[in-house]
Amino acid sequence: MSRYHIFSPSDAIDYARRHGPGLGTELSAEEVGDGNLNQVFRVVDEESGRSVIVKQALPYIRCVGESWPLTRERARIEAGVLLQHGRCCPEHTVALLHQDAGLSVLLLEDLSAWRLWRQALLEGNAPAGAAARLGHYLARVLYHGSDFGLASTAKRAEVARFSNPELCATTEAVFFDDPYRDHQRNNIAPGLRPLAGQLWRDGALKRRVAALKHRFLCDAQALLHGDLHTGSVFITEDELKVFDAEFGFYGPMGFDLGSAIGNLLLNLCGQPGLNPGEKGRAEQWRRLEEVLTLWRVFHDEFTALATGCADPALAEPSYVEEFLVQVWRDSLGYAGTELIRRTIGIAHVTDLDGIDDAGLRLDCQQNALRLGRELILGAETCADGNALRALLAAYGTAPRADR
Ligand code: SR1
Ligand code: MG
Repeated sequence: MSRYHIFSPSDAIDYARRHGPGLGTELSAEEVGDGNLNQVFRVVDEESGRSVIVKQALPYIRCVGESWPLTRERARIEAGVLLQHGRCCPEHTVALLHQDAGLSVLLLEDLSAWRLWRQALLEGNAPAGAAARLGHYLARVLYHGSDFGLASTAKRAEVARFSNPELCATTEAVFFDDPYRDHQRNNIAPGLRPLAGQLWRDGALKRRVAALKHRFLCDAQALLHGDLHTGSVFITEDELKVFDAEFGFYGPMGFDLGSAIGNLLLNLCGQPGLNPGEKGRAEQWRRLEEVLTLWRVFHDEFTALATGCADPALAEPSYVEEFLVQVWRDSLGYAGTELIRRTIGIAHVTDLDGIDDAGLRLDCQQNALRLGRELILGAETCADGNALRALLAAYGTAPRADR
């Protein structure tokens, strides 16, 4: 008989007491989850102040309800991805302390004293080093989880182990399908309907989105995090850790890079509404520099790692560079899909929806849609950081190049 039951706070306490390292008897639990899928408890030892996170997969998508059922398989996937990424890059991966497959529960290190990167970006005080740290994380986990870092037999086994059909199907629907048609899952502000309608009729755009979806469906390049937005990253002034890896699967590297870049650009698009005037323009410059830093660190560290590649063909330096050119293009395309789906799809972000003034909010949302479209259409010809800078400036979504 299944041991699975949906945890109450006292179940979370019992579980943490049995498996949490160094926890005493006086424990309290509060539900802290604000994500879309699971329930999350923070369990605190009132005496020592030690704390842990108890995360449980529910048999449905939490933000939708029981009408969108989901198996609890994602807890196994998340545990596997965290262990694998933790081996490649422990300094930037949240620590998994224990897991129970029957209960679909993970026990995780508690980073709630840290800040979400998204929150720091919204507050305008994100540490300058965060983008470089995420670039380092991506270089290590994507290299070591790919054919560059693994023997092909081992890599093929990993592709099978991390098949994640349900959550991939969720991403396929909410990233690549719904935002390009009038679907009931979409969340579209009335003022955005005309522009959304233009996207739905834009054949050239839909052809590029189809190509990005197709690559997502069949290009098993590396073990991805799968949902690497700025709310999946905890930071301090000089540290960064990635969490929430349940969407992990073998897919195109540009999807993770593009999700992160897309979220930095969503914040950039929101700045005129979040911080009208000079402060917002300065923040926009920071976002642009963060995008370029993230890519540069990823590119340079991946290239350095590839000098140790054991595959005699893939080790060819000119091929590594050719491959990374395609990853850059993919990243821009996926960043564009992230901008669009976070503006008119099911799951929005505070960087846009949190803008108080309705007129400014609509302007920023329209800019995010236009920039998303431009990135998707321009990805194949946007050769480098300078070209991206020019593209952003041309679209009025970024600071002018005259600074
Ligand atoms: C219906 S799931 C919507 C989104 O929540 C998760 O955080 C992922 O970003 C997913 O796309
Ligand atoms: Mg998530």
